[in-house]
Amino acid sequence: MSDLFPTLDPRREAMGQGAVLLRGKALSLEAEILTALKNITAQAPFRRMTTPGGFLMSVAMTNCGSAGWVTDRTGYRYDRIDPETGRPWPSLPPAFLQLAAQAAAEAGYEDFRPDACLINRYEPGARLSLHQDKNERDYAHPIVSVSLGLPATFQFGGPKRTDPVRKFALRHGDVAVWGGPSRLFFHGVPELKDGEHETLGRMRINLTFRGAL
Ligand code: MD6
Ligand code: FE
Repeated sequence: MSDLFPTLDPRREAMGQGAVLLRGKALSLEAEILTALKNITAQAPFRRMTTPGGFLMSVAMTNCGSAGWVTDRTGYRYDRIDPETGRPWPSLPPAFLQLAAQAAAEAGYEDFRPDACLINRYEPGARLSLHQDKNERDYAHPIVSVSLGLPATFQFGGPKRTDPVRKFALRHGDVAVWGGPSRLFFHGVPELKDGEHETLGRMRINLTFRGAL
């Protein structure tokens, strides 16, 4: 879709060059997404992973797709096998693929077919410090990021860790699409505030779709 009159569409917010926030975009697929999520986490449970520096992450993670993002003392990588179960990750459900492709197209990235989806679970107090997403092979693919449950603040910086950050509220159903010139910008999520979401309770779930392989 063209973006001639961005201020006239409150559902669409520019975050930066190549980065757009589609407010409420996931809501029409909410039921399918939550059902698929239960299925995935029954097969590949959430777990807190250890960074190469030896820190236990406060965000619990799992994955679906041909490959999953993992971290341990040896480093960050994509792995076709879930190290916890020894099995391949659950496949990407149709509702996930549909949402990711539609959101990417709406943001100007046609034909996005993700092969990996990292699923993050934040409980109150959990945070993700400023980082770049740079373990993917081809930065030409955008990232599609879906927020569910409790609201969070998203910090969106620049190409250097020390660049100033802008802050965006991410709420249940919001989808951020991010690529092109800002694909490698630093970003993070400060401590999740406590609260109770009507469908997800005391947590926030974030799905990030990537072309990883
Ligand atoms: C989160 N998201 O929203 C963490 N990365 O919980 C990310 O780290 C992220 O939302 C790249 C692109 C979009 C994202
Ligand atoms: Fe990220």
